[in-house]
Amino acid sequence: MVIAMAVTDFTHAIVRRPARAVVRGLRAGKGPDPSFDGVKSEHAAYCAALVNAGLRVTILPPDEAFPDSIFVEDPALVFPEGAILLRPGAPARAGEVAALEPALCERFETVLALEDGLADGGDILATPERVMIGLSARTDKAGAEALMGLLAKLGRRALIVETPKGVLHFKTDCALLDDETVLTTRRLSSSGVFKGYREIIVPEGEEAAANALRVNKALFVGARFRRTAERLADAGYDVVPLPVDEIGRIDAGLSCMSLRWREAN
Ligand code: CIR
Repeated sequence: MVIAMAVTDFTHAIVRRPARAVVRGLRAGKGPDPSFDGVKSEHAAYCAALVNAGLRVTILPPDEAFPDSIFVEDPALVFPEGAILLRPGAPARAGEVAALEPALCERFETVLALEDGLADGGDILATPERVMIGLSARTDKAGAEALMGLLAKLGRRALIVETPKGVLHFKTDCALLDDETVLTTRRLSSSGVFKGYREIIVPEGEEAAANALRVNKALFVGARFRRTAERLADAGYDVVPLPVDEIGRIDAGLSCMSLRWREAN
């Protein structure tokens, strides 16, 4: 019997513990720094939730050279077929790629590297049919086109789409809930990018809740987004609320803190 796997089914994840430098993480606004202890405890809860969801989690040590290195989703992409090293759009984050490379080379036979332009993993949404690449202030056209070529080498089709202006990453505003359903914001939905999908729109005022994360049966949702959590629970999802107050101060959400993939055995 062949059991079809969903794109939200994972067996493994890589995370990186926060460095003390995380308090200087990049942010678009002028808000206060997060507290190191607060980020540490949010990260610990996140790792525990990944383990509870059935994943084997590799925890990399803190990297003080890079304040945002806890957000391992941005410097690379991982698929069952291989990994891709990216070229992050923020100059301060460029060195995170080389720091992550050894861990990926240990785990993947195929590791490709983006050679042109800029692209952040936060702009990439893998759906069953294709990989969406959102253009943003971090991902440019040259990076998106070069990435399309690398994805083709892994046997994946890609589509270049737009991220709403002023939004950090494409996935800041969306998450795949299952093979047919996305959680998204009104502003991203109105671009028509999710035509053909069932869409659940986050309530007004809870836009940051759209950076949720489905991992196997669990759906991680920021604990402070009560109305979104209720809507998702009513829709039948197994909601796992996780604290995101501190990482939210540096523009991050729940997809950013891990790289996730499914291994055949
Ligand atoms: C940054 O601005 O790069 C970090 N402070 C936040 C990165 C969040 N990552 C993500 O959405 N994939």
